[in-house]
Amino acid sequence: MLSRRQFLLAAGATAATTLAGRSSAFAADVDPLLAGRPLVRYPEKTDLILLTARPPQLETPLSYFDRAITPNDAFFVRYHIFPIPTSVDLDQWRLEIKGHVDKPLSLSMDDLKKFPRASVTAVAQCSGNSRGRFAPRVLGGQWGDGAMGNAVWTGARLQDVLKAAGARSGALDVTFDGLDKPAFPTVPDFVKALDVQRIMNDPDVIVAYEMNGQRLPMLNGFPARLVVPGWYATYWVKNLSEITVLTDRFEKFWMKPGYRIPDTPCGCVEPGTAPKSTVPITRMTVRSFIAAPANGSRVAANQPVTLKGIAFDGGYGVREVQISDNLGATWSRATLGADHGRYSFREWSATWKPTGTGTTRLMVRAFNGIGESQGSEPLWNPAGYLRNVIEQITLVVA
Ligand SMILES: Nc1nc2c(c(=O)[nH]1)N[C@H]1C(S)=C(S)[C@@H](COP(=O)(O)O)O[C@H]1N2
Ligand SMILES: [Mo]
Repeated sequence: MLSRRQFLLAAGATAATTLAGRSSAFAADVDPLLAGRPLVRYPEKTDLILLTARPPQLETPLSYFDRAITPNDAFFVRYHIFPIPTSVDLDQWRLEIKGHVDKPLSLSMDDLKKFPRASVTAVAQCSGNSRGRFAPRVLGGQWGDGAMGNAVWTGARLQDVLKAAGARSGALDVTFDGLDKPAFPTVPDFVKALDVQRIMNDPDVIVAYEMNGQRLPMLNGFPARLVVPGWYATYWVKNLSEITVLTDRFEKFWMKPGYRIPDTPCGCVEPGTAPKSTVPITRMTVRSFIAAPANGSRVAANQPVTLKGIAFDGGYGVREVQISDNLGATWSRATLGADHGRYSFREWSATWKPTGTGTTRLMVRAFNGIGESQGSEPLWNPAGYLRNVIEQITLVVA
């Protein structure tokens, strides 16, 4: 394991070289939002697009979203506070389960692995993914579209762990805390909460110690992280160390005022206005992307082009993906790839034959299991969450 200093050195050192050598690897030339953002390489990671270094916030280049599973080394990274843990000694690490329980537990990794193994393929997406595209502009990290990824997560079911600790009657919320601790007492520790009933009714909520069949990268939560399929990744607490069962509702900073959406059916308000009341963000909206060819690419007229991308939603599963090359006047159905379950990216492909030359806009939309889709106008809220709109790329037909 790297020391913190080595870790930071490794992180900083490649920024200049990769920027010079590989700037063509991302779409800065056609996506103004990414312009000027260097590619950086952190430990256990490949080149990712830098948003901030302290704390590390790194996004995945769109080219990785031509397939269902996002490789561990290309998976995005988001932390709220700095410093972050850069190594964990498994001999020392324990997962504490405490609070309103009959039998407080202090689990080693071996103990955790004794619970029945459970796997789920699920999308982790930051609530603020694509925030940089909000108009009017909103405060917060100006993410492009790369604060998302999909992996096979394996670990212990959270309900099994809570049963082993014997959550007592009267339990209401359960909180999750990781090893990252703020350097100043004025900065609130990153702690998230879930309703105990939600956990007990959902066997897919897991404490994951594997990601795509390997141990988690440090930056994605080694040695264990919470996985809450269908819900935004703000709940997916990384470098997990403490689970506390409470008899009341937990409403500290990252639950309130943080991570809340307007209490309206769309989670949106009139652009530029403030919501009357808010609720915690939970389930993800329907999204779809064209990853190949890359936005801005040149293609030959009258030659078939294979379009590829992914679509996902908050747990109903993707039923259909459609493409339009005439600004949405007509749509044609894409071919769906393998079904990895209702929480996963669904790969899709389509053959498209450009006619005529010049710039062509291609749009993509998806429908989930209950018929939800995206509209042509983006929904707006002041935190820049829940981006849900028909996405598009432009290709130059020559
Ligand atoms: N310990 C810890 N866990 C955390 C966070 C954090 O700041 N600290 N951020 C959350 C948020 S908002 C997101 S989007 C995801 C990002 O997960 P990733 O870095 O593995 O992509 O981690 C979540 N878990
Ligand atoms: Mo996030």
